[in-house]
Amino acid sequence: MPAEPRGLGGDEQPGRAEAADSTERAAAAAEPDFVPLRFIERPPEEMLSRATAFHEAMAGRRTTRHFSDAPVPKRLIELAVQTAGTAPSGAHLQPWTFVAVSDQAVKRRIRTAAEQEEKRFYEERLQAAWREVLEPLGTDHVKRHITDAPWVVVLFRHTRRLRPNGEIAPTYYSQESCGIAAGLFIAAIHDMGLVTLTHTPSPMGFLRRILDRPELESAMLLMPVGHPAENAMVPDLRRKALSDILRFIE
Ligand code: IYR
Repeated sequence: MPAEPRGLGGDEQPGRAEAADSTERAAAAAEPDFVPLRFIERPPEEMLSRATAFHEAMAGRRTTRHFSDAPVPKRLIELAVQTAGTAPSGAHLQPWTFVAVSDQAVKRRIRTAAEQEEKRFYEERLQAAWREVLEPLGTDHVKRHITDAPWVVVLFRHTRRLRPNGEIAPTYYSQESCGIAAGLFIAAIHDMGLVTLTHTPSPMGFLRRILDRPELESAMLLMPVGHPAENAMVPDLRRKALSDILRFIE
């Protein structure tokens, strides 16, 4: 039987009555609009099978540096960004702008600037402690993926914002918010059958200039998106076991 969205004729959530008083007062103070939560209550077996299937799908995700130049429809990029835009964010400010580039000349400019910065990083700034964990991944200053992949998506984090009165104000938890949005973007790209790479040129001020973004935004991640090259390779990595990343307190 298909489950009914909660709040549309379903049972009240336990504990709601007690919470109502203070919730109502807080709501009245800020005068927000509230609507019933649309939520699909699923049977336990379905929850388990969906959770298993999602984990299996995500466990198959890999980051590769080897992209094919096969085209990817713009609609798929739109859908991945729409999915990213469902992320929760501090004060619901949605402090992100995604810039998707397929223009080969612009990708070329980005690659040249990124490689300039990265050359300095690998030759001058990379300290031993960092080098020892980076070397096994086989990265270097050559960033072919930027020009090979049909799309390069750059995530800009809004570090500050314009208030309705014209003043500049902070954003809140924008790193966390954009990190979550990036995660959803990566999951969406994997789920639709494409690959991406989280590239963090450092420093990346050049991206704001090349992509003509305002001062209030700061580039955070550059993600080439496309099909993998036919002979794409990935490092032979193992993920930590569940017992190494999860502690229960029961
Ligand atoms: N930003 C550089 C270096 C780099 C750093 C880490 I930590 C990586 O996991 C991978 C690369 C680059 O993109 O090459």
